[in-house]
Amino acid sequence: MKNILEAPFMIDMIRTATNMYNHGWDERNGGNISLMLEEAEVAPYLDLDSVKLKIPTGFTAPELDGKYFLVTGTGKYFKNVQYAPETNLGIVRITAYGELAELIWGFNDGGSFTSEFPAHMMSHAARLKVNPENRVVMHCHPTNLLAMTYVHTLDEREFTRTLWQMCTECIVVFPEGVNVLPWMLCGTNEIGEATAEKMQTARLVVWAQHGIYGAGKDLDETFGLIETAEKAAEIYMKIAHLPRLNTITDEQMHLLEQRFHIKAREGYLAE
Ligand code: 2HA
Ligand code: ZN
Repeated sequence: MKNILEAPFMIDMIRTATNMYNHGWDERNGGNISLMLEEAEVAPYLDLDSVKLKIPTGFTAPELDGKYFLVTGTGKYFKNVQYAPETNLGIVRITAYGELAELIWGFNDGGSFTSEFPAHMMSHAARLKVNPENRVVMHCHPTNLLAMTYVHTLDEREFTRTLWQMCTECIVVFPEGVNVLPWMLCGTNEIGEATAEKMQTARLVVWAQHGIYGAGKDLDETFGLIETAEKAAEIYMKIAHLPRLNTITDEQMHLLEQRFHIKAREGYLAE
């Protein structure tokens, strides 16, 4: 059996959690990540017949039956992941049409997966329908995006347009824009269902006065999406109270569409 702490997906996960903490996006136990793994990826490292614990999920997600997830633990600190991955992370297999999560590895202190497991699993199911290559769902509390939800309208088109206007590359990185949920109680199936619904049309979903969800094909891509949106929000928070003399115009954004072969969300730019 190979050492799971040397698995590429484990190294990638530890580096990403550490990097997110270092960006100030995951104070205390803030944030959570789930990375979908194929059985063939996990098999060289673990005895897949040895189930440590069976945990009811409290929801149904038949699309995820038999899938494996490397996921951060509830109450665990991103800051500590690199020092004790086997306590702060776990690998679960989803069975019984999504109703059961079988713990195969990790959460060594008797812990469990993130309180946001419903939002993660429902978002995976939603994104897989749009893009079968989706593997990652990531949640965190980036300072400027959060700040922006206090002072900017939560209208999705307006919120997206503001972010696009803040750096030239934004529209290229997330041409579908960002979707926005109003404040809702976190950790519930309701916010999970609402997030998954928003994930059908965008890989970024802002939770007003809380944080953001990102989805992507790997940890780097997902991190980069959030990083780009957060950079734009930072610029917005620096300039929002100042007279704006210049901006990126819709005409210029159409040039970016042509140059980078992307298409902005329908109806978000003037013709
Ligand atoms: O688990 O970020 O939304 C910490 C959170 C919950
Ligand atoms: Zn949160």
